[in-house]
Amino acid sequence: MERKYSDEVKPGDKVVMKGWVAKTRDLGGLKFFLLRDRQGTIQVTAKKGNVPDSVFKKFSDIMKEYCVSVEGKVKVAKQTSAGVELVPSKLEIISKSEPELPIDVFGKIESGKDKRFDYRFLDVREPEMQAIFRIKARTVQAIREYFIKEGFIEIFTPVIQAAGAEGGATMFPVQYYDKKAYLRQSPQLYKQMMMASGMDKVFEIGQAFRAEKFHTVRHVSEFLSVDFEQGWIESEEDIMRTLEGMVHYSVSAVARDCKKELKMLGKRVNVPKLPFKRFTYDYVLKALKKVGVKLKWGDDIEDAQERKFGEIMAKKGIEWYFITNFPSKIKPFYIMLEGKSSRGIDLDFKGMEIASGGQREHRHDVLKKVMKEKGLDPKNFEFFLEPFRYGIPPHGGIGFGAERMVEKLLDLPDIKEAILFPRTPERLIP
Ligand code: AMO
Repeated sequence: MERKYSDEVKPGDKVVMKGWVAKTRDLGGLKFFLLRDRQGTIQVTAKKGNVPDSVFKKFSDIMKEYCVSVEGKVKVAKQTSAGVELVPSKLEIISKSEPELPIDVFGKIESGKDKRFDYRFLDVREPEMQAIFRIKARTVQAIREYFIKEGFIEIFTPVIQAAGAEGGATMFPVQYYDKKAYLRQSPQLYKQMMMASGMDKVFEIGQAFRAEKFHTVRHVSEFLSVDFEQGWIESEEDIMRTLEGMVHYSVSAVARDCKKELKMLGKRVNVPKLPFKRFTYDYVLKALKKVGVKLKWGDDIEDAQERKFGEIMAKKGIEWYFITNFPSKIKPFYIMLEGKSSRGIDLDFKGMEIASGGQREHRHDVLKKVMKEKGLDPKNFEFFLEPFRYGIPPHGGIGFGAERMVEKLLDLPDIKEAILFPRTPERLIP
């Protein structure tokens, strides 16, 4: 017999249903339990004389969080929230649970974050927690769909690398045979090298690693990075168009396809209007000054200042916006610099940086010069510099933090809530 989920059954169906026991109730001649599967719950009801004796007896053995398989007939049950119940003809205990759960998943006692992450497999039994990860899955899936639709080719570049592009302080070293290697901070160097390959437009979705010592609600040691790189561009404007299209497409997909999950979480997502507003770095500085936040020209915009600018934007009803023309001195060597200012851009959402990138420097001599000016030894990046000697078009791209997007989209209190098994300086297990 075919297995059915709780949201698929209708009165009259003969089905097998499998799941966890959410609640039990014993009224003597009438016994119930609530069966929970990934789609919801259904009441399983046994009345003495109406079900086989062996099944009725087995009801007394059933305890919370046991895994069970029930074969039976679906009947109308007006008194239940689903409007149907399952009357069993067969009942099998598949796997038992110890009576005391280490965290009170469905009860009233709220467990601390750390304890929940220690027992994530139990934590995710709660439908609201599953809703977050279904929304995350849909977000990433939609991003992939968007790039494919736009003619981007998916690439898979090495996670074990000899050099990092985002600064030595946040690199995780690994022993690579008799050499020292690092976990990638970003696919930066590889996606750029692909621009010399003729593949034109590429994207990659994969884990990136940062040895970030600080404890914030937006930093983790391992995150899901969405990267794209696009050749033959006129300016960073082309990159912003691709990126805002990607955001619009994925937020629309979540709003359309995750209604049940959003309702469960009590959230509404706003599909942003295109194009997104573009604000120069200078504009941001002036706006912050007006509310008493002073920044020197050339300073990076830190978390607190980003949030403050987000509040100014929120008052205007703006959630997503670009910040452009960042000072050259705070941008990495691969961004195209134009004197004091650069072609680097950030994308912010509700006061948090979600993506960063821009137009790249594709002129070999200039790139080498900038590297030296920024204190890097071009010798350590020879493999990266080679493609710039044999024909490479103007190009650009971004790195986009998928979990930061989910965090902000669902107003989660911490990025870690959007990661099944978060990695932080303290968390390596599970
Ligand atoms: P950047 O270092 O700004 O740029 O990272 C890009 C985006 O990745 C996310 N992110 C993080 N998310 C969670 N925890 C972290 N520790 C973390 N670090 C970064 C953020 C951020 O905006 N190579 C460039 C991108 C490019 O130019 O294409 C880069 O990695 O959302």
